[in-house]
Amino acid sequence: MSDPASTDPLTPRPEHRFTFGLWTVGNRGRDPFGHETRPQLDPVETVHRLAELGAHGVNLHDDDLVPPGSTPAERDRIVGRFRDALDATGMRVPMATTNLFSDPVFADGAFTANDPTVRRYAIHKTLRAIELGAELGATTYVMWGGREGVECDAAKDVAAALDRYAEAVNVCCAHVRNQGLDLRFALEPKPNEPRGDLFLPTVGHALAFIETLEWPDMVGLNPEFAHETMSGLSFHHAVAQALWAGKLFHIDLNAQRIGKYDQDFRFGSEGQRDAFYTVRLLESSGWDGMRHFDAHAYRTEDVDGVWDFARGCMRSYLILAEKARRFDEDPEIAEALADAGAARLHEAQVDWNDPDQVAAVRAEDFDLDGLRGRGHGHERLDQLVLELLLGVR
Ligand code: DIG
Ligand code: MN
Ligand code: MN
Repeated sequence: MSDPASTDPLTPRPEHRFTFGLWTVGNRGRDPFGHETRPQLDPVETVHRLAELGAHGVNLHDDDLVPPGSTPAERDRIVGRFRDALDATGMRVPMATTNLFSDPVFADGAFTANDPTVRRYAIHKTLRAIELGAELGATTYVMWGGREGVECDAAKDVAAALDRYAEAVNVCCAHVRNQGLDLRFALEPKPNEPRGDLFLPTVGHALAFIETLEWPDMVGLNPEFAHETMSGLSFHHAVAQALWAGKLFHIDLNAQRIGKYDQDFRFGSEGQRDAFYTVRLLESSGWDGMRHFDAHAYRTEDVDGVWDFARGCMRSYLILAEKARRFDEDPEIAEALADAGAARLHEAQVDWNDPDQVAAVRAEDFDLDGLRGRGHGHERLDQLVLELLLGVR
């Protein structure tokens, strides 16, 4: 049991806002080349175990909690039993989402399926799942388009697919507005897998897409560490731009090696530098969103290993948060930052609306040789960061 009264900076507590999806610790170890290695986890047990570990909440796809095909009475019994566990533990459900990727009906997409009937069913299923999420108190609704993509490009007109995608998101926004729900949407980009190529593959694509929507203020991003990293991109930069745009509505933390399939490893187990800069950004920016671990234990693990995995995700985050505090307090790092002129990037330029100041810039005589010859001290600064992460300072 995580001691809620503990002052140990590496002991997870609900105020750290760590969350896990039912599907993460409930992952049964199946992969494209092997059957399940772990038993099904009861969502109620998951709530209690995660609460014991110091988590803040649990997230879910509709199907994670209410098996497809459940009768209304079965649905109400399942939801009632789950709510009892939430009430008993104080755990919350900050985020909900729809499974629009497991059912073979979505083989050619959900919102972007060529078949209009499938597109209608995808919206039907999502509106019902939105109501389940709202009923459980979710205020963020994630949309990961796991099947919104293509293998055979001839079969899918991308512009038409994006029209349909926008149409579906707009319908969901309209439903939330009409129902007066306290909910906003977070699109989750991914470059590929399970489809050959996915639409909205990166944070950049999603940011541009959001601006075309009917109610762009209701729609933000849920960047995932593994998904940007799969494309060889900096996850920290993706999060920073989402934050800069006021669109960081949620985040999926895990770990990933560049250029590999979506590994969804324990947070901190790969990509430690990108993870450090991401944690430092989240903590120093005062972002108050959930620190959600969309990850799962290695297929080799039994159920005990699953809880080792969950503890490891939260502990890694807290260790990196501690390193971020040490970074900001380290006088040698401060000196190296000054040498690199880091603070000067924040200096406002001239008032470009003032013609006299623009004229002065136009007339300025630049010492280009002097500007060219300078050292920026990045080697020393980067080595100091590495030594901080390796625990030698
Ligand atoms: C995969 O990265 C996706 C699904 O697990 C889920 O729909 C979403 C929520 O975090 N992430
Ligand atoms: Mn993933
Ligand atoms: Mn995810």
